[in-house]
Amino acid sequence: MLDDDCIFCKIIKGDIPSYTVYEDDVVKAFLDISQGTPGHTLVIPKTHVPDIFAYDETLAEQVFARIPKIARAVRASNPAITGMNIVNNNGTVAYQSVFHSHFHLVPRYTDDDDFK
Ligand code: DGP
Repeated sequence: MLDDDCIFCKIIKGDIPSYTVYEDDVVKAFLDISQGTPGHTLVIPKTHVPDIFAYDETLAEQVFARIPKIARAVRASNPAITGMNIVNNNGTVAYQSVFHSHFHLVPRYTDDDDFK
């Protein structure tokens, strides 16, 4: 189920353009508009789930199982990627700004402090 007022649901529907990294029936992965480092990717469920507290077990298993595969694909896209931060913010107090659950895959590069 999608939410007409949610920016990430609009991305899933294609109403807002995005650069897709990976997509299947459960998740969409696309480049973050604000690239923390090159290749910064968001992984979202293709159903409207506001945050980590709202997942049922089935969806959690489906989404979480895909994250390592997408992380490997992002890493494989650039031999200069030597590590990755995976971040999931939940609640305003935790710096969540879009209330459709998402996982940040932030590639790390040797000596990449210049990106910060
Ligand atoms: P967070 O603060 O954890 O809720 O991260 C939300 C991220 O979503 C933030 O890094 C910027 C990204 N974002 C917001 N709007 C858009 C958009 O329209 N397109 C894309 N690609 N990313 C967006």
